[in-house]
Amino acid sequence: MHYDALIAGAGFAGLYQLLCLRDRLGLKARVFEAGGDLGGTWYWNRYPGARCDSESHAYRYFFSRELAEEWQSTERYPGPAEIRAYLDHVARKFDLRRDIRFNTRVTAAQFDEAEKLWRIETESGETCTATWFVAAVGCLSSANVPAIPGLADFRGRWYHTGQWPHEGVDFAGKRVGQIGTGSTGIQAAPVIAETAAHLTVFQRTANYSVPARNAPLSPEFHRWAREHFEEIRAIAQSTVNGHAFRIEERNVADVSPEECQRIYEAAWEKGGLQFRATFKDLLTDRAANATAAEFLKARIRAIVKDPATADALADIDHPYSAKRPPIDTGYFETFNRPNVALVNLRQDPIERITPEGIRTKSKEHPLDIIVFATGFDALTGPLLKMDIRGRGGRSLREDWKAGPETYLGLQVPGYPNFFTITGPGSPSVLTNMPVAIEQHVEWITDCIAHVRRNGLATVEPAAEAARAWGERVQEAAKATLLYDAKHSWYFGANVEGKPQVFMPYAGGLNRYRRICEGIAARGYEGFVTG
Ligand code: N01
Repeated sequence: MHYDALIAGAGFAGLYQLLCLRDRLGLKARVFEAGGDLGGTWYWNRYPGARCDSESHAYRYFFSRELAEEWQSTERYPGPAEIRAYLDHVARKFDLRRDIRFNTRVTAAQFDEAEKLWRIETESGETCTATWFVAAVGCLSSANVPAIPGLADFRGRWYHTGQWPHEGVDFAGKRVGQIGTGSTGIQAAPVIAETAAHLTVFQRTANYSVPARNAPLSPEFHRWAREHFEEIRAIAQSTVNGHAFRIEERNVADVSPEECQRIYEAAWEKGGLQFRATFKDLLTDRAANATAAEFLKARIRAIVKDPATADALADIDHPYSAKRPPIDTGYFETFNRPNVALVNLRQDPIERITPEGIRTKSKEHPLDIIVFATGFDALTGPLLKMDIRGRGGRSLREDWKAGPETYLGLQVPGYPNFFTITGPGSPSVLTNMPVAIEQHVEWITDCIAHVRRNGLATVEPAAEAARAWGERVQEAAKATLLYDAKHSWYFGANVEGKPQVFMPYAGGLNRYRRICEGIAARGYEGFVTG
């Protein structure tokens, strides 16, 4: 079978790309999705407490006002089931399902230079060809289970949060060990603790967290969001991170220490990722950042009653927000429960998993269930799971051995007509994803339209353009405190053997959007067409 466009993935990115290529450009487009239904990350991430950290009125598509009018989220932050229901609504409204094949994982794609098309293979051995190949595989879809010795011998059950069983897991009466205290672990622990007999949280790196303060949304809020749709969209599309709140114009040094505390207290009460928006220099100035860090550490100490546990939780080694900042519902309070314990792996590292549980340097922790909240092989992982081969049979796995090289996170030199939605080198994971996704999908659609309109067959970046963009990505990161947290997954530090390169573009989604628009306006500068 030949398609004009083959899209891998049916999350936010794949759905909108299908709509744009099929309905706006009139292409014969098809989506292959590994999962059994729509949703991407929300199809797989069904762990206890899973909820989006972006607010409902911004975690959505903005391309259709009509769509926005039709959909109301029930809570401030949408949960996986509601997000899947939203995507189902989108798919029905635009009749997308008829062009999506589920349970179909793309495993390989090779560019045929003579025919100028992609030869694509699926897990079941099926093949097809496509002129355009778009990877909409997400940034955080390749689960990372660390290679701790002994896992195969564990007699209990174990789960990774990113591959959670759809039927759920019953923790009642069970001794549970949770490894990982990132955004996921911080959401999961309070919910697991509610029903487990005992929960042990194994913490390697202590983390900041701000209360999410989730709540039902009122009819007044829905009315406000409907009436302010254009304004919300304008903010989301013009801020550095794609959220529907502006970052304050002030620096920490512009206000008195007392005023600074009042601002943090108000942001803490309001809850959510907006805490980052209280001052514009929080991510660029160490002294400014330290004021937020100290405020948040003091909150941990005020909440957690056991002083040793509070010390371990507040012993945070990186600037606030230099790693992706979690938001939570009762995370630190969970450690006041009698059935919850914290193990500080910095002092008492894991030696191995045994048939009975987890053995750390000082003792054995008997467990019935281990929950790996250990994150993902981010950004490059989902792409490199596929064996992608470009001109002359060159392999993406080989080409990216020292780290990803892309132009704008959109294309790779030597891989014509292959696009990555929110790929490495784009703002992607530093943003509210649907807003970054819409920008990419629309840019890709325009680029493909440009190639077709001009009677051309292929488009790919010049190697020099990709090299220069790679340097800009590094410079942008170095201008922020994100570059201080070398152990973050933004660098790939969480996956053994992965090259340590800062992957997302940290210059801001707003600036990035202007760069992409400028490049297109100048006749797709840096791209080579054929
Ligand atoms: O993964 P993470 P995540 N031994 O990599 C620890 C998005 N997200 O799934 O920090 C012991 O952040 C690791 O320790 P360390 C969001 O972008 C969004 O939590 O590497 N511990 C860390 O504590 C987020 O950032 C939402 O030292 C090990 C944890 O496991 C991204 O997904 C919700 C270990 C992994 O944290 C990933 O978050 C949730 C080992 N061998 C997530 N290996 C919403 O918006 C790893 N760890 C809803």
